[in-house]
Amino acid sequence: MTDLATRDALEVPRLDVAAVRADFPILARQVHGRPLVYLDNAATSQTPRQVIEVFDDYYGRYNANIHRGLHTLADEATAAYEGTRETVRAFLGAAETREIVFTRGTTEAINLVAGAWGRANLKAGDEVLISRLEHHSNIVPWQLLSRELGFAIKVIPVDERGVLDLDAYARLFTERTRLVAVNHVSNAFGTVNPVREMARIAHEHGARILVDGAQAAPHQRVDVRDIDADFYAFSGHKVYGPTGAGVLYGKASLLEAMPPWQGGGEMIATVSFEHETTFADIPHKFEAGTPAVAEVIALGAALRWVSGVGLEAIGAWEAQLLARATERVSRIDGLRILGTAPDKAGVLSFVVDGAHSQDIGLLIDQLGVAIRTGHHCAQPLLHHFGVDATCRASFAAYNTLEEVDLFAEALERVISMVR
Ligand code: C6P
Repeated sequence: MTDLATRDALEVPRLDVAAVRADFPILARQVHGRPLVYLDNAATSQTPRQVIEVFDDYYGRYNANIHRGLHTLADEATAAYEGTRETVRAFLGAAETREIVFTRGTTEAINLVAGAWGRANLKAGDEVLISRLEHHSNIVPWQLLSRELGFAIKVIPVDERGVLDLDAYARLFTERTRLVAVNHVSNAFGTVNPVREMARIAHEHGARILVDGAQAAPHQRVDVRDIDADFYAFSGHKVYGPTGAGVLYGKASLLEAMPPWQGGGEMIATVSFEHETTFADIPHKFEAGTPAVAEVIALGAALRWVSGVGLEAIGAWEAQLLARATERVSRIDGLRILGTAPDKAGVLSFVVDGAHSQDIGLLIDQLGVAIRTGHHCAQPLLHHFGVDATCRASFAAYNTLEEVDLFAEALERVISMVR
C-alpha cells in the first residue's frame, strides 16, 4: 500500500475532487434509479467535457483530411493533429515528436512493434521475456509471431503478492534474449513494476524493452527517457480521452531502422511500379491511411486535462481511495484480495468464497455500482493464482471516499444475497 504519511510529508498537491467531478457530465447520471458509482476505470475512464467538446468543435468547424490538402480546413486539422504529437511528447518526456506514433490504442501499438520490429529482429533460437502479469495484448502478438518465426517465449515469474521476481528475471537472460515485454502497471492486480530497473537489466544484456503503459499513464507521471524504455505504449480511453486513439513511443533510432508495418497512403515518399517504393520519415512511416483525426486531437485535450489536474495529485488521491477500499473490503468474511504488492496503483481485485464474481458484478450493478468481473484479459495470471475470474474495482481522479463506502456497503449486501 502506498504510505500516506510519506506522501503527506512530501506535500503532494491536493486534488479538488468536486471541481474534477464537475467536468464529467456522465457522473450525474443514474443507473437503476441510483447515482452512478463508476469503478471500472481500468477498463475505460470517463471523459471530461473538455474532451467531449473537441468533437463538436472539430466536426462543426474544421473537419478535413490531414497532411493532404492545401485548404484552410486541412491546414487547421493538420496543425491540431500534429500539435497533439507535441502534447504527447511532453506528457511522456520523449526527446522528439518524431518518436511519437499515433495508433488506435495499446493493442495496436504492441502489434506494430511485433509486426515491424519483431519481424525484422527476431528469429528461431531467440528469446523473448514476457511477465506473468501481462494483459493478453502483450502476450498474444508475441505468440503469433513466435509461431511464424520460431523464437522462444520465457515467462518472468510473480510471487504470491503479484510482484515480479527480479532475481528470477535477471537469471532468465541468455545471449539469445532479444526483448522484454512488460507492463508498467498490471491491469488485473495493480502491481507497479520496476520498469526502470528492468530496462537497465535488459540493456545490460543487449535486449530491448517494450513497456505497456496502458494502466500507468492515467495514474503516474511517465518519463520514457528516465525509464530508458525502447518502446512505450498507452491508450487514450484509459487516460480520460476517447477510444480509437493511442500512442506508441519508440526511440528514434529503433523506429528509423524498422520496416513499415501497414502499407497505404501517407506512409510513403514515392510509389512506383518501375522502381522501389520508398517510405516517409518517422513517425509517418507507421501511420498508413487516414488516422482518427478527431480522436487524436481529443487525446491531446485529455492529456492537457490530466496534466492540469496533476498526476501527482491524482496518484495521491487514488492511493487514499485504494487504502479506504482495501480496509473496508478486508472486513468482509471470506473475501480474498488478489494482488497485494507494496507498490500498487488504484486497482482492487478480489474473490469471495461461495459467491461467483459474475453474480456479484451483475447484482452490484443493480445498486448503481459499476465494477468489472472476469479474467481481465490476464488469464495466465489468474490461472496461476488458481482462479478463472475476479471482481475488480478500479479508481480514477473523480471517485470519492463516499463512493468507496457506497461500494463497500453494496458489496456486503450483494454477498449476503448470493451466499
Ligand atoms: N485493459 C481492462 O479492463 P486497448 O484495448 O488496446 O486500449 O488496451 C489493451 C490493454 C493493454 N494493456 C493493459 C495493461 C491493459 O489494461 C489493457 C486494457 C482493459 O483491464 C480492457 S481488457
